Amino acid sequence: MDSEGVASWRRSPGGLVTAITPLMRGRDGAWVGWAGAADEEVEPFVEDGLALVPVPLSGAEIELYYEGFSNATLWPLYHDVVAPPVYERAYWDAYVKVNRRFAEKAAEVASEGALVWIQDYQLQLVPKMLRELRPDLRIGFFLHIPFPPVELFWQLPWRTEILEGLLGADLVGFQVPGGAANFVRLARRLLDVKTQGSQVFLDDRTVSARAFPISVDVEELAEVIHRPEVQERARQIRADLGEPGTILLGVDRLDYTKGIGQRLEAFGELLSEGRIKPGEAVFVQIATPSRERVEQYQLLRDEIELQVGRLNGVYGQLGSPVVNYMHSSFTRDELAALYLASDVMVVTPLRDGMNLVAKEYVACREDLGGALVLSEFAGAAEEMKRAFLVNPYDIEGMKRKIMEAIQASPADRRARMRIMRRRIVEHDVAKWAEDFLAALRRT
Ligand code: GDG
Repeated sequence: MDSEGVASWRRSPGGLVTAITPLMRGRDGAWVGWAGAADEEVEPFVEDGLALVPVPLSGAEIELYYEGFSNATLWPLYHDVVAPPVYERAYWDAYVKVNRRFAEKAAEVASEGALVWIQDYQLQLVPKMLRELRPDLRIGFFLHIPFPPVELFWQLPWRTEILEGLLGADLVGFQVPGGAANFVRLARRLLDVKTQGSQVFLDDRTVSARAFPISVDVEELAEVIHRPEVQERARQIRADLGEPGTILLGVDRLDYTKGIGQRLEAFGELLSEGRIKPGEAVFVQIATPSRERVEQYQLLRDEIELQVGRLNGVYGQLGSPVVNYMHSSFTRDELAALYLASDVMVVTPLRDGMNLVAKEYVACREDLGGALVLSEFAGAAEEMKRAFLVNPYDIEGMKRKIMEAIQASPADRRARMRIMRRRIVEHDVAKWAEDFLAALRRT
């Protein structure tokens, strides 16, 4: 909505929209989703060849369904309970209600025998609800976050409903094979159904559970980094930081799963032990604001900002802090310039479905420069074994790996980057979407 009250639409940034839009345009698809503001009733419309079908959410539903069940219950539970999940019956009731609304909308707009692809943990009941309304459809579901081990999932008071919701799909996709295996095992344990490999056998049909690791739009990123102003911006960033020997970079939503505190702790200890000298290395941490009304996120922000303030108070000098911390969002161009400017990219989640930042970094480093420090607990680690892999719970180990990454020879960095790039270039986000849809068609 602009200052004159005229509504307009902005395409949200990110790989998912980029990957799926061309596939959908080509096949007369419709995109059913929340319009992005509370209490907004918008009629379906066509934008750039794609039919958009908005589903409204009230202010109370945003609180109970989105901030509540999605982000205070499911998000921490699915990420190894790194924060305590909140089990609240009012959250659940809102989740059921909103999932039903999405299912009804999809049932209304899908043509006979259409493929329907449901995205992510906010909509896990939709597959079953939609199948009941429209048995003619072929239904796929993709989970962008980890699927937890049975022992953790078991905590969920509504575990049976969620599992049955997902089993309404013909194909359930996960980021890594471990997630698919957890799901199949859960089906066996909770519902006592027969399974074999990636198949779950229900009375009347079979559900497949398989890994489809998501990726980034390599071509789009190449276009960005080839632009002279982006390259100039990268040089400018290095100059603005005082041409330090090493720039370390973190880019994350400010989220407790991302291990931001752990990486700052490791960096602080390296400074205190004199293994890194202030002035020689600078840490740039972008923390994009996220879920700011959820209490755990407010607590985390205070913790991180205390940590940054302490490090700069102790090791910073006039005009040159050791940590450049920014709690704001940036354009894609600015992020790409930061990737190009940095020497060591530090990605240390405690648990992460995939982690696209790690893949974007590798996609952007056509120059084969830069080193990637990557958590073993990110899905991306399964495809990028040549990163400097770390266990973010092991601060000593992380310190060692960060030093190895800083000190790695250019030849070593190039060799690692070349192998990682090959994987990402061959498995980009378009391939991810095509693979999933091809598998769904085969079900
Ligand atoms: C979930 C799963 C999975 C970040 N700050 C800005 C910005 N970003 C972009 C990054 C990247 C994306 O947001 C973040 O993606 P991640 O994968 O790193 O993490 P989640 O947000 O937690 O994503 C994750 C993903 O879904 C996809 O399946 O990989 O495991 O948790 O693209 O570049 N983009 C812009 N400004 C910012 O300030 N423009």
